[in-house]
Amino acid sequence: MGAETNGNLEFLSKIPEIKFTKLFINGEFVDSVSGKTFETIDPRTGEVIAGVAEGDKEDVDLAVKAARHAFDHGPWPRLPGTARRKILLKFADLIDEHAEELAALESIDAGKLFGWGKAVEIPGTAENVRYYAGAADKIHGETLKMSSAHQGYTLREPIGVVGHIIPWNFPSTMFLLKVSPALAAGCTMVVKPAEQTPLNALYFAHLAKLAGIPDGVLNVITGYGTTAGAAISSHMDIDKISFTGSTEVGRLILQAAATSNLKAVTLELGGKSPLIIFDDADVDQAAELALLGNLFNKGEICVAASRVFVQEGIYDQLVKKLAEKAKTWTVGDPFDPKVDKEQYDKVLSYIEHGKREGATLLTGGKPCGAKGYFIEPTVFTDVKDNMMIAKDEIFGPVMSLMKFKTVEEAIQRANATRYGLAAGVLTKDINVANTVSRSIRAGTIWINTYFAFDKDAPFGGYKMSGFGRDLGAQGLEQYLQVKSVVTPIYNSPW
Ligand code: TXE
Repeated sequence: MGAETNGNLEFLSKIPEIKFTKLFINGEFVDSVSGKTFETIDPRTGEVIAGVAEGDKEDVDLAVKAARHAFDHGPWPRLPGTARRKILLKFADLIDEHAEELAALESIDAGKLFGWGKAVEIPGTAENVRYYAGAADKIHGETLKMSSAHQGYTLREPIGVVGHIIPWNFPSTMFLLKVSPALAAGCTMVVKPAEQTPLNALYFAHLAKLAGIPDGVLNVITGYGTTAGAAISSHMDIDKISFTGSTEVGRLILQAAATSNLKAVTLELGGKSPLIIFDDADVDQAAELALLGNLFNKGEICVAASRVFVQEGIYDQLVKKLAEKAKTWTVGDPFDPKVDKEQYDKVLSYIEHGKREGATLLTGGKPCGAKGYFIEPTVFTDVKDNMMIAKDEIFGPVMSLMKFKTVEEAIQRANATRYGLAAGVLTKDINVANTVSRSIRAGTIWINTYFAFDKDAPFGGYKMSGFGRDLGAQGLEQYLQVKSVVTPIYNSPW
């Protein structure tokens, strides 16, 4: 496959062989009905990697037809959970076996570090499949005693044909985060990866077939959001959409669901997550976590800690520490600041707004590197709550520091956002940690840590960050529905 690393940078120096570029429908790789293709680009260089089939409404129709048939008549939803578990475990093993190729594709398609993909992200996706494989034979209902002369029980059944629409920031993780529980539940599905990062989804489809997932159960349509994505969200034969992406598109998907067949919807949208650092926090750890929270994946992560609230007693020390530590970041470390062209322009324009609105630029603030779209890790101090950089999701390596005095003030200001995805609190005082955790309206709270994701911890938003949960037991629930079965019971003494 020829994956080569470029010294410590661990970028691929050579484009690996691209095996799969067509739509995956009913177990086969096929051209789009229109015959059209679109180019997928290496964001590090701006060079074209491959032409990929451009799916549109007609292709979505074909994929949904296959998924509907597989759900209504095929074996997958009817298999005992143990059989689905076995196939999913095989799928997970195949992902591990092909980790190098998958990491190589992710590296060129999404600009990820090859070493990180191979050692961390791809094995993590395989573990996710195993987690839900283990749930496939443990889907139980309840028995109901009932107050009338009846008895009953509930069945938890797969919700049906699912449409998954996923973003570009973590293409492999997102794909399996959504596909694994849906498969374990017995659903069939059509997945649309982001147009910027279509390659790994097709590779996973190939591995799913090798693992023995029946034709029609997992279909992948590569293409654009306004065409293929919109066709999925308004389709009359899709029972559920699970979406991760922007708040704007989440709203469109909800509207399309409402005006088509009222399909169920789960939305995981943007965020503007607060990290609240109290006076008693360890300054070193606080600086590390604030940097990690803003620079991991170049800041292109929905839970970026982009509003850092710092209590006044530790503020000056932390600013000093951040300025020191910021100098140690270099292009090519896991906090690589490379972004794609559209994001690049968006991030630079936010940096300009920050300067114009009177925030102090502590470090960064400029493009860097001769090739590709690189931005220096950027830290603003003296940020006010009403500045654009403190309100909007930037999705780039830009941190805003804000000073506060009391616990109550921190809670009130941290909550003063339309988003509610995550929050962090750094303190040695358990009472403060508990008070803040319960008072912040967000789906995840990290205490004395950040980005502590786990397969077991349900993940999703409050407020305009969306609804429904991925991961954990809740991640499976979104692909199940409950049926009550009731029967009369005669001569019961009870
Ligand atoms: O997201 P989009 P984009 C945020 C982040 C980023 C911004 C824009 O702030 O800067 O969104 O990113 C598909 N009907 N997040 O433009 O457009 C699209 O093809 C149906 C946060 O990439 O929401 C892709 O597959 N589908 C986020 C997916 O939606 C449509 C992760 C996401 O694209 C569609 C990514 C339509 N009309 C971006 N239009 C997070 N929550 O982690 C687009 N799509």
